[in-house]
Amino acid sequence: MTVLVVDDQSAVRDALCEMVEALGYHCLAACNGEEAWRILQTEHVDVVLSDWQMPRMNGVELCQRIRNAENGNHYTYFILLTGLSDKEHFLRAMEAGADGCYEKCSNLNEIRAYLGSAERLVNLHRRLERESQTSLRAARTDPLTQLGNRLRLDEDLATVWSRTKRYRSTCAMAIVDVDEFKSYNDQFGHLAGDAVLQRIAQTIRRNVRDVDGVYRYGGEEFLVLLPEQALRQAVRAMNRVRKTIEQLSILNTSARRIVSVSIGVAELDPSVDASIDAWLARADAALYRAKALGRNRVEI
Ligand code: GH3
Ligand code: MG
Ligand code: MG
Ligand code: MG
Repeated sequence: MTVLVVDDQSAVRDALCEMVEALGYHCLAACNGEEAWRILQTEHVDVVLSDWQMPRMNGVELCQRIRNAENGNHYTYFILLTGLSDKEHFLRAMEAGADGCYEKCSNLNEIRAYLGSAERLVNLHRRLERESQTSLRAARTDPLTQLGNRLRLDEDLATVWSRTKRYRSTCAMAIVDVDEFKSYNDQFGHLAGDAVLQRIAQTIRRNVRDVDGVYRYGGEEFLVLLPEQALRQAVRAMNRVRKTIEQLSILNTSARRIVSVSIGVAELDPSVDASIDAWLARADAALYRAKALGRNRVEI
């Protein structure tokens, strides 16, 4: 836990810093609110231990400033240590967003108690933050293949769409559909089918660039976003994917064939595509052509 000590009197500041460090916390120091605010812009601070009366920016102003700038991602626990310890000042401090307002002291046990209470909240906040990150990720991940799911795809499509238009760059999309997969399931069962989908997902992921997004689009359909790729490059990449899947040589005896995929590719063209759905529809139409032309092929 990092504690920022703010006081205009260097003797007080040094004594506080010594105690904070003796208690095992990492300590930063500032001589007024303005300097503290500057430090907060670049350093990760969990707790501010601040004097009230200081030149340039006082402790209550600093506290208000921190609270106004908070965005929900990080909470700064704020303790005021002050000579102004009557009830009226205490209320003003709490209204400004302080978590504690105590009389100035140089007693290690008191500082231990104040920082201990701060630490409980900091730890709780960290745990909530970690858990919410984990569940945000889980909500966007397909459990079978560990690829991004529809929710993740919708978010990334919106990002790619606005970025591509703003920077007049390019982006290609590919929809990958497993050929005659119903008959594979019918013969070998759904669990065996799931294992094939996992292998295909892994093969796609390994044969495109790290910056490309791979998603489970539907049951046995995958979608690949290839930023900065023009149509021809994307077709080349997807042919590599198609061939590698063919080389897995997974037998689909009831269909008398090896498991393969058909792929439709479309490059985003802001002058043609009025919406994301229009772009998706062009990739889907290309996929339909790949199916109609005999499957196990890439079409545009
Ligand atoms: P086509 O070559 O025209 O794509 O033929 P197809 O049989 O693959 O296409 P169709 O859309 O008729 O059927 C898709 C099949 O994919 C239906 C279902 O058996 C299978 N499928 C869809 N989702 C899953 C899944 O999550 N697990 C498994 N094992 N099979 C799935
Ligand atoms: Mg002072
Ligand atoms: Mg399908
Ligand atoms: Mg299919």
